[in-house]
Amino acid sequence: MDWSSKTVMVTGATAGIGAATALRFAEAGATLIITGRRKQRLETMADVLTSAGANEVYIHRFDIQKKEQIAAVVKNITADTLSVDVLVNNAGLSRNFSPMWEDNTDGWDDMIDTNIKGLLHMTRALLPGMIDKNSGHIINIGSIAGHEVYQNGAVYCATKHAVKAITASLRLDLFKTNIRVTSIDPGLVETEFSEVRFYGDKERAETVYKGFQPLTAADIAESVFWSASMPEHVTIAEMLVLPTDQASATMVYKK
Ligand code: NDP
Ligand code: 8X3
Repeated sequence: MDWSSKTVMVTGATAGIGAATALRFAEAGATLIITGRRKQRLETMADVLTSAGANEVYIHRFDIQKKEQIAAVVKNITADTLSVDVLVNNAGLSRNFSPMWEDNTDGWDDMIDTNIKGLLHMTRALLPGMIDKNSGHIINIGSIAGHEVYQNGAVYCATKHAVKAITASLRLDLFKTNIRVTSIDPGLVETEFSEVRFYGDKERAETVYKGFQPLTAADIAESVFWSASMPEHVTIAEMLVLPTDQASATMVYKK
């Protein structure tokens, strides 16, 4: 695939999987639209992506929980005469790891409004452009938590089960079009994810990845890039990617 004529939008590209994914597409020469709430990180990423070989880089700072902001950004993108070929719905988080009766319920809103509603509104805003040209690719970052549930993870697992349902259902809606829908579903990836889940407790976050080799953000970026690089008649519907030391959501071989 000739990426130099393609535009890839990655939500949540200020850290982790999103940053690595944007970098992978930049190395292939694509035009990147990157988003997140942290302005300084977006600016730094823009420099990194340009140096890595991106054709052009556009940054949009907004909170994906705010649907009015999504609409404004998509209007701007159109005004820049950009047409998004690949949307990577990556922005997401967990805000709890406790039994439901102890959960901080603001965390529930954060997860539902980001992981489900943010992904939905982003997709809804960009799909008409893809329908018009009968071409495009929506790549959702799901999780093993969309395939299984685990203790202390009710709401996060529910959001990732929702991503799985939305991915499969959207593929039905897009039947008879050339628009592809993919879900990349990682197991444990060492990023800022656990630090966010534990409200900034770095020490606790580090213990999650101790004693085994977790995935890196670059491993998932490669899976996203590979799926997007398949010829247009090939849809990678779903890909579960695990560290070799992980056999299920809760079975991790820690030495
Ligand atoms: P990180 O915390 O490293 O990155 C999360 C990204 O999402 C950041 O760029 C952050 O940007 C963005 N984001 C979060 N909330 C918002 C918001 N309200 N508005 C805009 N952007 C937002 O985590 P990961 O890279 O690990 O997570 C990326 C995706 O991968 C998530 O969907 C996560 O659920 C999924 N995942 C992660 C796994 C893991 O083990 N790490 C495993 C399976 C799936 P900013 O803070 O600048 O707004
Ligand atoms: C993030 C990985 O194991 O915390 O989706 O659910 S896990």
